[in-house]
Amino acid sequence: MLREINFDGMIGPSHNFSGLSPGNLAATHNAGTLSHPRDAALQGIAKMRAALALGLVQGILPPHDRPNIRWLDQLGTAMASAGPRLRSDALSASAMWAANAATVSPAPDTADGLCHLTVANLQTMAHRSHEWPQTLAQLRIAFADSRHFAVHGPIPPPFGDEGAANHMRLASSHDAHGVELFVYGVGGGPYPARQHREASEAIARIHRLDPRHVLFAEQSPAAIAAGAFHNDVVAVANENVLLVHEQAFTDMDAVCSALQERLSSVVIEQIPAATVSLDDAVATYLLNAQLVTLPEGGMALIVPKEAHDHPRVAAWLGALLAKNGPVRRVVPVDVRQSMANGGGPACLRLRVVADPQTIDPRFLVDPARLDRIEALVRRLWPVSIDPGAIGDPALWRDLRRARTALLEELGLSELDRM
Ligand code: SUG
Repeated sequence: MLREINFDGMIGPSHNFSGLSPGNLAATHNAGTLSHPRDAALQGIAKMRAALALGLVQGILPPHDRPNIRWLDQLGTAMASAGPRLRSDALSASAMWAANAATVSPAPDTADGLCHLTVANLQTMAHRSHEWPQTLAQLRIAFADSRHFAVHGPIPPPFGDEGAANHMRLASSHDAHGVELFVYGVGGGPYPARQHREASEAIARIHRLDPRHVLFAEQSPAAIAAGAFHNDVVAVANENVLLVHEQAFTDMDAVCSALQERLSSVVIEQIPAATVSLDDAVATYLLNAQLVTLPEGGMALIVPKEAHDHPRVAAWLGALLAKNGPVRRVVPVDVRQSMANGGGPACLRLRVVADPQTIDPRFLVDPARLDRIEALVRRLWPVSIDPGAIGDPALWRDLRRARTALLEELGLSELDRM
């Protein structure tokens, strides 16, 4: 049976605040401060437990090998000799934000009936541009069953692709034919536009989507300028429901009517700027929420604690529940460490609609497995990392030891050599 599976990027031991992403206001603001990788990973695990408690299927994508010495080698350097910026780039734990791992088109949408996944090239930011080879290695193992999946390599440069963070799928139910909405940015503002229309168009072709059920929408320059460097900071969709800030797209009316034409059951909740400003939406990551279908019917919105604790945002959430519409529950989660780098609950997960039986079980978790992962994190993840200590070879050794132990625990030691 087709289900939605959320694959969370596990927060790696090298989690730190280096301020590597211009346009990501939280990350820039926290640059140079002390990070807490152990707490960060425990927060991520607690979020996965919350999803399991809701009756959802939960997957995991392990952290990457850091520092990435193969990447530095391609650049003709090594950790000991690289400058501070390249060192931080090589050490980043940014693969935790699995919404940027790939774009996924489930089987009901594609001409060949396969679920297609294209790994994101993430070429706009140096520290993220070297994620894709290890992500691709993981996807090729997790989704190796070619009777059900087609896994594609990255879109070639110069076309920037940041994966599912700029892609939404609307359908009457997960297993029905859906409309896929690709959101791209146009350069010229204060911050880079990370998703290029050309990349989105290429993915729609590669995934063999029916052009009549594909939409391309421009992200509003105001949203990018306000810190919505990915569309998933200002919009979230699940099945027939779209929650979206009214300033998310350049032409909101056109997007709404195109969706209504293609999916008559669509429910669009626009958040007026007068109720929640773009700045408040970005600061609280209200819409960087996971909107999920509950097994008992209805939907839950898994929001960051920051949104739940903000008076105006909480009032909007209360009004949403009071409508007795599809969203029945609001579930706050504490992912503060990831949030401080600009990654909320939705950033931390990649959604795949598929039959869980067709996926390599080493990438799926249950509470007992999370217990074992948690014990390992408590033992091996650093308590804190000062960005000033990133040049310490003892830290590099500890990071690799921690990841190797995790891969062993997951039965995925083959990834240690990739
Ligand atoms: O790409 N932060 C990530 C956050 C990604 C959030 N993902 C989604 N919205 N889907 C980024 O900007 C900060 C790392 C640092 O500065 O150390 C960082 O890469």
